[in-house]
Amino acid sequence: KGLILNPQPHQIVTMAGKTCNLSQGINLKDKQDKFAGYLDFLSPNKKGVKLTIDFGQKVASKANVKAVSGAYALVVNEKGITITGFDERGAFYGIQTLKQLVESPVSSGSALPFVEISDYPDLPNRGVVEGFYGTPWSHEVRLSLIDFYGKFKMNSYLYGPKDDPYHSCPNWRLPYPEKEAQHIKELVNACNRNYVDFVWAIHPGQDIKWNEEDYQNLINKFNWMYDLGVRHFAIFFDDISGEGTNPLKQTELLNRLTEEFVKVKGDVSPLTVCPTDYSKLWANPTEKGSLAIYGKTLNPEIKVFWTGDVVCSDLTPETLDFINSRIKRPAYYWWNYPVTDYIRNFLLQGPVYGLDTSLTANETCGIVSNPMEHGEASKLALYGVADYTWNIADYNAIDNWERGLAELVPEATDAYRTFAIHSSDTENGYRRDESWETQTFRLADWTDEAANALEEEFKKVESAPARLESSCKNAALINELRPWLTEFGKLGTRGKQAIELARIYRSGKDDALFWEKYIQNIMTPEDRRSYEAHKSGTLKLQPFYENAMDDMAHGYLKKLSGKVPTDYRGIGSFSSAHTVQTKLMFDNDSTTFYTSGIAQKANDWIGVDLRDVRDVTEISILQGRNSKDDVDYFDHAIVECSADGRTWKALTGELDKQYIIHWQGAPEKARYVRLKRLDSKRTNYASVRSFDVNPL
Ligand code: LOG
Repeated sequence: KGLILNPQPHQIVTMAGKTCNLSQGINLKDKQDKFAGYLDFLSPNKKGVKLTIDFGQKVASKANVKAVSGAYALVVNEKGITITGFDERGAFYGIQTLKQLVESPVSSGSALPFVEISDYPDLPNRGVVEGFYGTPWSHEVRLSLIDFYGKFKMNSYLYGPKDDPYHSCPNWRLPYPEKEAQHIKELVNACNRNYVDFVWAIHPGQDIKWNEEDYQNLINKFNWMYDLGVRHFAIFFDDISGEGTNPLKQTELLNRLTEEFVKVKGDVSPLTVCPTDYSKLWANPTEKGSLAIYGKTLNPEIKVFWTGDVVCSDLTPETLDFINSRIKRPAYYWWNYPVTDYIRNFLLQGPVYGLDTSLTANETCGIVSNPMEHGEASKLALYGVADYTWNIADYNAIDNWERGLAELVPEATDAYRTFAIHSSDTENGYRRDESWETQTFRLADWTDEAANALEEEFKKVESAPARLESSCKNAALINELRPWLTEFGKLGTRGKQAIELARIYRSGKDDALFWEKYIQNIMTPEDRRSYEAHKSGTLKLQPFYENAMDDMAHGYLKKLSGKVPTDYRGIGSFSSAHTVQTKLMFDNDSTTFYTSGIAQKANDWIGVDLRDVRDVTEISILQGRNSKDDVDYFDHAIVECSADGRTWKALTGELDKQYIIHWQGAPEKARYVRLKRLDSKRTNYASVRSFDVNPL
């Protein structure tokens, strides 16, 4: 309908055909004299349309505005425009919605449709935690993001970049130097302007002493921050070891700060804490565990973070059940998406999904996203988080993503979309769908139709960087994307050329030309290094290229030599077993490894396609990532082989907790060899450092 609003309002009724003409400007009745500075998208005129803005419980209840902070009503009719907020923040949100309406295509400049909007946030806390490792955001990026939060009705910005030395060890005890202090003041002001709570977090756990001196150090630091304007505070005890992890000491500290700092100041809001056990992965679930201790001892007003079943995980009712029943309050969800500090060579541009759409504020008091160190490129994901946290039941990840792309790069949405759709997955972290509109294939399954369609897509990939560079007006975004765009364009070219090459190969007519072009399309070690540093297309595009090139080389060599070359290929039940990662099992380098990137389950397997039925006499497998003590391996497994890939024969008995597997025996006729998981409680990733069959 051309009516684009984000987050989507809870209730919106439009009156077809009727519009309010804004071309003469607006006559502002700002009842509490707060918002004149927020209306630069309209022109003031005493004779224009009347715009009334007011807020407060009394007017709100008359206008049927829900009694929660941020709720508002916006009415456009023959009498003009009326915005009624439950509170000041609500009125501000009403203005944001009005602005989006005015800028929406449906208003075509000045003809605002008659509308009645009744709206409120589902969750009281919505926003961002700058909580990643790596280069903290620049001041400019932070300011730009704070405006973005306000625009899309997010109300919380937790400041906690791991690599800010004054947030963490060693300098948490010291005041910020003058320049940094000035920046904090400016961030607080920008947040106030956008009705965002600036929550300053401290990360003292690695070297805190549970004594009076360090308590005073903390109070001093909080007081300095208070003097810079900070009114919301958090303490993070994540990723620490030693004395600081003691949950009783942690809750004791928070309770004491609540009494002696928060309550004494009077204008400071309740504290937020990230416990050391912030994920189910290592939290002790029992009555004696730290979470139960939090539940029993921590002041009930204090909000407690939780990242879910693992560090980066989906938000589900089950994980909230687990945490809430222990901490005795609705958890504050710290969503480790789109953070890339554990995979810095990726940029996550996919849809925001994995957040259950049946949840309410009874189960979670809010959600903050932990983004990438690339702040501008994180906006696409934050556009989704803003929508979800405001209106959970109506959230649709793909719709939101399409709107987000258009909002962020209106000048070259299509090119941005092409980059984004192929730049979504993590390869071996928090797995995300990618390239879902693209069908790739192995050369054996070639059809002209499939090849032509894929070729078209590779051409779009190839041209996306130039289209974005020439049209996108957000220079800061382009600067962040550029290293990835460069590699993305090259990926487009080599994918396109692989298809052109396959046509020559398939015709079988001109071997000399085929080989000449083949050589030109091989990635040099230098190409591989730069692709590795800024990856995209890892789920489908690059694997297509790799497989096509390997298959052609294999076929060509077979044609020349008359026998099947011994190039082994990885196979298996994990989606990552179809990617180029499996090559790391055959590269004679036991420090590199294939990893499933997702939890293992019953009947999972990893194996090798020998490309032909051969006499298998010896098999050596090194499991785990780096050492024999890694947890990601099949602790109960069996080695099997097969000639046809359907019927399998066991070569070993059950292998109990064996990282290193070796089998030797009388020749077995087999094309496929695999390591299969048997019954186990394990839900770790599965990783293999090397998988040798008939080693030399
Ligand atoms: C850190 C966080 C980091 C994230 C992703 C929390 C609570 N803490 O495993 O700073 O950005 O993982 O790597 C974390 O998530 N720990």
